[in-house]
Amino acid sequence: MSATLIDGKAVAEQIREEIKSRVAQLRTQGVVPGLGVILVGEDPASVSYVTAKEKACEEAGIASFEHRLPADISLESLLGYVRAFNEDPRVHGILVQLPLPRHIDEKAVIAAIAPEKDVDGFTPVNVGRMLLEEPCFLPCTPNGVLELIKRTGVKTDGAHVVIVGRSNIVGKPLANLFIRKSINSTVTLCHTGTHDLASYCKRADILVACAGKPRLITADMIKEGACVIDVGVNRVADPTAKKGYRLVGDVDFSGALEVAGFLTPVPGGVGPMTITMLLQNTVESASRA
Ligand code: L34
Repeated sequence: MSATLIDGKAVAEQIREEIKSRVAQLRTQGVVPGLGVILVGEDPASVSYVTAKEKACEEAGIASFEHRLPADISLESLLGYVRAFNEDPRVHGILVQLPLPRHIDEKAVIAAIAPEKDVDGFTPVNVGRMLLEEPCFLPCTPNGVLELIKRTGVKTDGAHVVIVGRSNIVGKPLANLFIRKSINSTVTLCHTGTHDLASYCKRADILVACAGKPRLITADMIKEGACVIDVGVNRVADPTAKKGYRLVGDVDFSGALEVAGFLTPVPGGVGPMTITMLLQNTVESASRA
């Protein structure tokens, strides 16, 4: 058996077309959706994600305003840039790309983002609203995972979902979204403290790998026919590759292909969906304003 690949790039493209026409509509009403972008330092992965986000904005007709700031910036001055975006009426959404340099208090920076512009869904106010199912911005990667599953037609009602990874960005919010009545899955949340990870994974109808560990999930850990969503984007050294590295997920792709029913590739799976959900939230914010 060979799994059906879930083409995240194609699904993302399709949604971006929908977003593009919403933006065109807003523009006729004199509203130009705008995203304020803050990138601190020059981490190559962050630079590439932020560049991809800005390019996607441009293609959709969303304006972007960016600050690329030095890695040794002080917390106070970084907060100044966030506050300026909070007050700028052209900016409907604010993205502070993570991770921030170690000397910066990440929590303080996130908390400074105005909740009504928090299109990443990271502020305490947004996370609380999400938990209580009040109107809010859903975090981009978890929302992208759900949208991908929905558009693929995989049944979530009554499904046993096993999530491997407990980050604030992915694992924690995703577990929470899957248990909503409208999705109705049963969730097991595994992490680095889980004993016998394989025995949990093996029982998953939907398995989401978001631990950031290359090839953590091997074929023997996957139930025959399961839907496997690989959120990991890991750069591993590869001297034969042009860039000196290649991207791998948290799932052993070729092994999983033999057992899973559905599988997302890396690249071209969840990554493009994350970017698309950011555009969606920004347009949503603009249409509220
Ligand atoms: N504030 N920080 C904030 N918001 C986010 O939503 C993120 N995240 C994560 C890291 N920090 C963040 C992202 O944007 C991860 N992430 C992200 C976004 C896009 C892609 C991967 C991670 C992506 O497009 N990946 C491509 C491959 C890109 C490449 O070639 O390097 C893919 O096809 O998977």
